Amino acid sequence: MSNAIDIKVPDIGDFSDVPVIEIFVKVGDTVKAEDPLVSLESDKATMDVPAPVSGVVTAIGIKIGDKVSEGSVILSLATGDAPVAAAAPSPQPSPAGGRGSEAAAAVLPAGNAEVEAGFALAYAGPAVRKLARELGVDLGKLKGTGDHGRIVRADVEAFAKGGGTSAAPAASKAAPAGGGVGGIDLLPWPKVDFAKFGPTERKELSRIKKISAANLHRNWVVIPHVTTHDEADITELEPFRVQMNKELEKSGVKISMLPFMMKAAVAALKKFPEFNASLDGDALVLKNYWHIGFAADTPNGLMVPVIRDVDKKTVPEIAKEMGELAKLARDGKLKPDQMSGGTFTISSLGGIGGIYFTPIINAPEVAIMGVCKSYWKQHSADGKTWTSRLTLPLSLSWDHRVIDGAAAARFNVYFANVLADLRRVLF
Ligand code: CAO
Repeated sequence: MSNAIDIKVPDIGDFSDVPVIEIFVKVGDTVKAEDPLVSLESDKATMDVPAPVSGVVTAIGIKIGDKVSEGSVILSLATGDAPVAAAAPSPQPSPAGGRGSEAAAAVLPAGNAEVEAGFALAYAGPAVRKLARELGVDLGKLKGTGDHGRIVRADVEAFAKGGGTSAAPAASKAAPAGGGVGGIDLLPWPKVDFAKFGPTERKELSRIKKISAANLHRNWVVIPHVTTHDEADITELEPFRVQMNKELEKSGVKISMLPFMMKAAVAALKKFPEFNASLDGDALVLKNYWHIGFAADTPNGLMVPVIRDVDKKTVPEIAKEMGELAKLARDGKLKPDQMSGGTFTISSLGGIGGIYFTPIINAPEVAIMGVCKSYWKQHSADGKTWTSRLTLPLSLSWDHRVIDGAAAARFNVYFANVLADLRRVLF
């Protein structure tokens, strides 16, 4: 006997009013249990809602663009079996916008690094990723025809059939924006049998490394980077930091220079708002929140946890949160939302060494501050009398599409002045 059941949106966490971005079935289609029915997209993730049981679609209650929440009826399914619970199984998430994350790592296919990087960056839902894997299609080579460039089933199917309509060059081969100059025609990567020259061993890159490699590569190729170096006089700040650590000894919180730099960054970002922004086509989105990411070195590779609302937190609060996030990063337990939403990043090698470096901007941010180890430097204001000053080397990389050299120099000078005398944040 045939039963008609309503298929509803299952528990999708904290999300509500999530737009339907793709409907995979039509009335009359036969679906198997676990087949994807629709794709929903929040600002954090794309989720496919799978069929809870096999059946025939008898009615569809939603259309693309409709907003749904847990319990919204998606469609009706005629099943040949006894009635079943109408709730669908757990939705299958993937990261929105194809940005690198643990969630992205979970859906990577086994394969070479380039293909895996393509999957990690692709803007596509889980069902489309699965289909691409089944058909052996490299998602990194497709240009989506869905909203905002999302890759839909039809793109994958057309590509697999050899239509080639979706083929897009990988980022490294992309033609320069503006055209006219032609694509970058690079020599193939050198293929060398290293074993001919001596013993070797092969070590696969970690998932995190593959994802961050793809992100770094895109950012390096797409963003016209310039790095401006400067230095901050932290002769006064360092003893204050040491003193505060003594006073806070019992609390268990240890404050390095980094939380102070986070505060200085917020002060500078408030003074120069175009650094706390993202490019969106021809417009700049200026953000009125100050979430600062920090590069963390982990056994699996580089991760960038984000501390939210740094402007509202004290230095010890920032230090405590930073310690917790750095530990989660090292243990491989950072959640995607603990790595998202950043407006500016600080990459500190101060605990290790170096003087200057050229950090790569963490897109879609427009600038990143690199910091190295402080050192004592002879300084003279007049060329006659000399004093030793504790000097912190700063390397600000900025997106030249958004920021000019003069603004970058002013940002650095202000950032350095705030570190030299924190009273400046009051002005
Ligand atoms: N100058 C001098 N000493 C510094 C310093 C600086 N700029 N910054 C930190 N230090 C000192 C600290 O005070 C600490 O000293 P003690 O051991 O005597 O207390 C020591 O160096 C170690 O600091 P830390 O690195 O543990 O702490 P942090 O807050 O500075 O940094 C974290 C935390 C998570 C950012 C850091 O551990 C890390 O992972 N850094 C690497 C980031 C990275 O890889 N960047 C490159 C990205 S591009 O590939």
